[in-house]
Amino acid sequence: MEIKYIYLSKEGMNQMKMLADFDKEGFKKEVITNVKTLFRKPIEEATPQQVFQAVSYAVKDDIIDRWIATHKEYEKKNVKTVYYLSMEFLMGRALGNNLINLTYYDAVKEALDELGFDLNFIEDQEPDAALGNGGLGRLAACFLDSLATLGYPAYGCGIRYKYGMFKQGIKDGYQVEMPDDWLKDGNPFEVKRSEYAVEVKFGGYVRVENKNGRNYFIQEGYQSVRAVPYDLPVIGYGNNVVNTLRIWDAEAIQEFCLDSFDKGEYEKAVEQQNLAKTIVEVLYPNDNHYAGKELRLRQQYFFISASVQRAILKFKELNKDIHKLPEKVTFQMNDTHPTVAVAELMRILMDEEGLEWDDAWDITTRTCAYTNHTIMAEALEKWPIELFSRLLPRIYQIVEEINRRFVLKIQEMYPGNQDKVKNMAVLYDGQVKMAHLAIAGSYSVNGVAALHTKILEERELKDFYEMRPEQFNNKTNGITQRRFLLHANPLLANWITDKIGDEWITNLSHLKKLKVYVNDEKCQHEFMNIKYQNKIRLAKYIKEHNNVDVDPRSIFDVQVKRLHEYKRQLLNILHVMHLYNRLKTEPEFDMYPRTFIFGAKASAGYKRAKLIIKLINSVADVVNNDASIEGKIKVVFIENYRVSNAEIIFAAADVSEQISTASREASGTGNMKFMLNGAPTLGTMDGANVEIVEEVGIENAFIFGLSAEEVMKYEREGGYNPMDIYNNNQAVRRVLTQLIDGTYAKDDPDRFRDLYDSLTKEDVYFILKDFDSYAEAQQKVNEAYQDEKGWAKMAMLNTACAGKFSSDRTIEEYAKEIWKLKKVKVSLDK
Ligand code: B1N
Repeated sequence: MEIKYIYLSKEGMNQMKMLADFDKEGFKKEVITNVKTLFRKPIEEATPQQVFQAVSYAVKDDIIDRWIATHKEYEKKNVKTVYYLSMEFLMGRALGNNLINLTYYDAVKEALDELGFDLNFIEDQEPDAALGNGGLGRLAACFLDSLATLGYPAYGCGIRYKYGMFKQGIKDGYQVEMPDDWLKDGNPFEVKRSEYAVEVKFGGYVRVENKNGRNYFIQEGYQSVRAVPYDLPVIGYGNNVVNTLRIWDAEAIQEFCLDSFDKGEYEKAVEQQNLAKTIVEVLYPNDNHYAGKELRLRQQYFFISASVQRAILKFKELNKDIHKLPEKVTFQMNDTHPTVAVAELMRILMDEEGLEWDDAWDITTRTCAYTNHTIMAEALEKWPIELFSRLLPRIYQIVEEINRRFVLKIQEMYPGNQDKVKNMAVLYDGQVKMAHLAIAGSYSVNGVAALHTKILEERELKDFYEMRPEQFNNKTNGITQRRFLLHANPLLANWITDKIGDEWITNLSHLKKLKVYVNDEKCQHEFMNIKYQNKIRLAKYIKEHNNVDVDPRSIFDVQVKRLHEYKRQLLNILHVMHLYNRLKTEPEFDMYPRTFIFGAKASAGYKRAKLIIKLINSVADVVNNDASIEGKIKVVFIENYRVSNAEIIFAAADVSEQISTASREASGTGNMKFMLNGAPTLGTMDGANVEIVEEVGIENAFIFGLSAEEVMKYEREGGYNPMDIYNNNQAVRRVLTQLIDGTYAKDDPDRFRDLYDSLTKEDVYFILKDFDSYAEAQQKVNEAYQDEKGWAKMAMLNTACAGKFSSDRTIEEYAKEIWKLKKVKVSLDK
């Protein structure tokens, strides 16, 4: 296929036009041939899934040349490369996004039309690649998109989980989990690279051998697996760059030897087979929570050892002197999950490259960098030494030595100050503290929003900050506008391009040019009409999936994100109960019709989170079926919230609920996706909300609640007494009572007692404390929405001011300030 296209705007249509001939006929033929060779049937008989496969293989053909050209260019220039090490990559679907970034979307849509297929429908056949839980994994995916679009040399390194994030069903109002067998039909975009397989060793013991006065450390009696990489293309927008997401599968080293009569050998083979199979079996479904499972540590070392080994081998292909490693490679650690990289790199440099400690440490600490994503105490990774040293005996020795030297340094700086050692040591209390290892081994430590970084520096990591302030920096998160606007919201994307041209696709700051239109009534009308069309699309989805009728003229008030107490979905639903009470008992109370939309997965073992899901669905049952309130309130819980339906949801939202307890949400990224799609934030001054308000102006958001400072002050002073509020606030007391009087649990009035207890005893997330302030902000939303022009202006300003929140901006900052990368241009006609 010929491959030169540019994006042109024509009569308001964000149309792709071909410079040279798009070989539409060739593409169609290829799809037909693919169906035939893959499935042995004519296209008329193919299932939609089979057509999806055939189309994807045809698209892959167009990717491959660019992929090869990109890597040729990288090698020729011997460029510095970032390895983004992450346990999670929440990629979502690939086909639509690949077409968008190839700038082929409209051309392929047309070709498929002519074959009698609807591209949207074909896209829907693809399972989400859900190799992540929530924000952290989706951030990694957005970063890959931006890296490729900006032309930065990068690898994503992760695990090819056989089962990704579980599929959520709702049965009788409760969450049920089903396995996500995402690979069952095969993944058309991946390429298995057996030639790059490496061995990863677990367990055993370390034998020391002295040769010529030098100690050599040899791991013996270990079990091992073969790590086999699968590469997925990551396509830059319209620039021919194709980077790689490399995810590792595990295979047994020793093949079954069925003709062997040696029982010992046979059992060993079975053991290795099982070890390999279990390591990559499933993604741990915990968000912001550390479970401390041995298998999780195995997963971590497995993909880190494989990725670091491979990176060093690749480096050595082009470079002679291992001391130059920091000039050519950065390992960016996505939270502490990949932190064994510090010790694994030390191991390779010393045991395999023969360097001395000081030399190896100097290289390591100029190669590794660490991003912190949370201050939630329950998310801190602290491995018991017993487990860590048993599973990774050589790595543990190295960690011990890192710790010994680090403690010496602390004592040198703060003589006699035991508290400093206690607070900062890598090994303490029988545990390996992964955050401390990450900081000790990195040249950069960053938070993910201004407020979050400030809290790290002033509180969470204060001692480390004081010791080495220049190591700390902020990189406010971002999102890719290619997926979350261009692909997710084509109506708005086309409208924007019509108004200001299409540069926003690769430079989101251009959106500010929309500001001149915010008072223009015709534009307001167009903008709100697009929102309305998107609401109809979502209403249809809800009807199909929930069998609930929602009115697209009502306010779509949306909270979609992982279910966690600190995110306070409970505050939202308690407020819905309160509004319902008012409608039922205050004849003079009126409100603009509102549809409260929730979407959230709870970790399978998180009981209280699951109970909150049940509460939301129970409130929905009562409220949605009460004709007396004339449909003023509808409550919808969207099943199986994930990247693909998120795209539909963000585009349709009027109000963005970002209501975490201030100080708890490191950044949030959903908040940015709503803003980009023209939904004002109803939120606390937490995470990146602070910066959103800075950009859009506080008058274009609905801000409420305690500040982070206030929350932290209460916490220092031992919390607050929720009973004070219970005793003095009738509205609160009423909804709390309804949690235990059977209003929403006729068959079992005690069902929600745990929620009642959590709120009245401690209320560690300040839900009751913030209730009034939240209700007030909600009342303001109710009024503001009825001022049609005012609302349209506010919505448009949110889109217009979203420029800062592109992950392109974030990645430019990482590339310039931390990674020191250079951009590469790839052309195909060489
Ligand atoms: O990372 C996102 C932020 O926008 C969110 O505010 C933050 O909550 C999220 C352990 C996590 N922090 N920590 C995790 C995920 C899985 C796990 O096993 C912790 N996720 C976040 C991107 O910066």
